[in-house]
Amino acid sequence: MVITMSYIDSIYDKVVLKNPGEKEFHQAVKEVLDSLVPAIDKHPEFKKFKILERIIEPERQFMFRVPWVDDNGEIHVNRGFRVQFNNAIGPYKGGLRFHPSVYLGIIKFLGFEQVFKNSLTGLAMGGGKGGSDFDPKGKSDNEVMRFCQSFMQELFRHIGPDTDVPAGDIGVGGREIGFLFGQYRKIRNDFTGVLTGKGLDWGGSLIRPEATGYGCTYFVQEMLKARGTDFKDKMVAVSGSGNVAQYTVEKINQLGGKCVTLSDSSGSIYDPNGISGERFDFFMDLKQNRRGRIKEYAEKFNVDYFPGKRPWEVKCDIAMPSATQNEIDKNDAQKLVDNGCIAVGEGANMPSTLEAIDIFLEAGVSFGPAKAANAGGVATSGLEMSQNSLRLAWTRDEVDQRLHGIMVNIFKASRDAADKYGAPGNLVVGANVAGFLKVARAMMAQGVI
Ligand code: NDP
Ligand code: 2IT
Repeated sequence: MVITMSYIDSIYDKVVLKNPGEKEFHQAVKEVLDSLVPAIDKHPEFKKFKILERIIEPERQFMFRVPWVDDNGEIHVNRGFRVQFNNAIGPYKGGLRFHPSVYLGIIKFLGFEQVFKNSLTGLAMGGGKGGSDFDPKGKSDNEVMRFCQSFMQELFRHIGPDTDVPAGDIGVGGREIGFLFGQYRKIRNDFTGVLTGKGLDWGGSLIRPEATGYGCTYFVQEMLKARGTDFKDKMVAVSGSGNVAQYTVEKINQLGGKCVTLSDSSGSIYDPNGISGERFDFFMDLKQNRRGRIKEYAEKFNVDYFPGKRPWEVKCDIAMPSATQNEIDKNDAQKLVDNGCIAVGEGANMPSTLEAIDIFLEAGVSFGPAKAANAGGVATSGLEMSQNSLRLAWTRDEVDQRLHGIMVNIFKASRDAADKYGAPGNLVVGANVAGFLKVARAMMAQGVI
């Protein structure tokens, strides 16, 4: 164990040295490596074959210029990225993020996480991620379209239905996927399932829009079941108000829970009445159709709005962070624990800092780490790929049942791996080990490449 730890520490040190300034990537690697100590102890062959040294290095990464013209005729230049991290178990798969904070370190952290997440789904998908520092906020539909077309003008040469299949993430939803798909189809003269999250009339899957939020809620339901309880009458703090948050709230309502918070990058709202019924409908219309700010919800229903604040100070039984990375720091985690929070399901990618995770685990909070809890989105993307290959569309119920089954399996696989590798109840260790083992074995079987 001691030898393995110093070996793992030396790999981490090299990652920091070789990827300077990419702090989110360092953090994601650290979480995984620390979890893998017992697995490397048990499987010395992984060390011999330098699986860790290989798995932390992306197989390929692209950075490209994305020039576009705004509605006033002015030219802008953004930077585009696609990192193809690992395709040992299937084509590269992972979303595209359009947000001004995007740089290589963000895309690499997300791509690295995706490798293990996709493995956990049980489907044949490798890991990749991409995006741009383009900010879709405040842009017209035509500006977004011209940006997407320019982005795809370069990306098209690196992707394909058996090579690399992008999807949505922050700032990339149905509208953007439509523009990207249209441009790909035109350039290639191919109608294939090269992107997921497509519209229902042109190859999309039912339940894909709902999948990440529904899946995360199903995962938390399993964690609650293991504690002998359920969502009924539980108060839930949700952050974010985008795709993941929206369908998290919808599913919690269906399961009898009560969501009391939402947020966006400007602030958060607290509605002790619960965001359901007419209030939920207003929220969905505000965010999906009007692209407005969450402050308008507080104004409409006369509830508290906290400018610039995250929603972790309120009393809640369950927290489901669904906005962005590092949105729960150690102080937030301590507040949640002090307020009686018993479960955390990470809808966002890496929303909790490493210190926050330690606080949750030490306090006995049921903690569902992102790569397990939010895997329902990419899992349903995998189901969209299957339907595209079959040239068939499954019903809503069929996709939802498969999604539910996948989330239950991910919970069980993570719980069992945690037990087996000496960390019972620690789903961070469990998810990392279970996701890693499948990819590591595939890499071993396929030789040194
Ligand atoms: P959306 O763009 O639909 O929504 C993002 C939400 O988070 C918005 O409310 C946004 O507020 C808020 N947000 C984004 N960045 C920040 C920030 N830096 N600080 C505060 N708030 C912020 O994205 P998604 O809902 O799709 O993604 C949310 C999270 O879930 C991300 O971490 C993503 O990686 C993860 N995820 C998404 C999946 C998917 O299928 N879409 C699958 C798995 C994980 P504002 O509008 O003000 O920017
Ligand atoms: O982080 C993620 O898993 C996603 N943004 C979804 C990726 C996908 O390919 O559906």
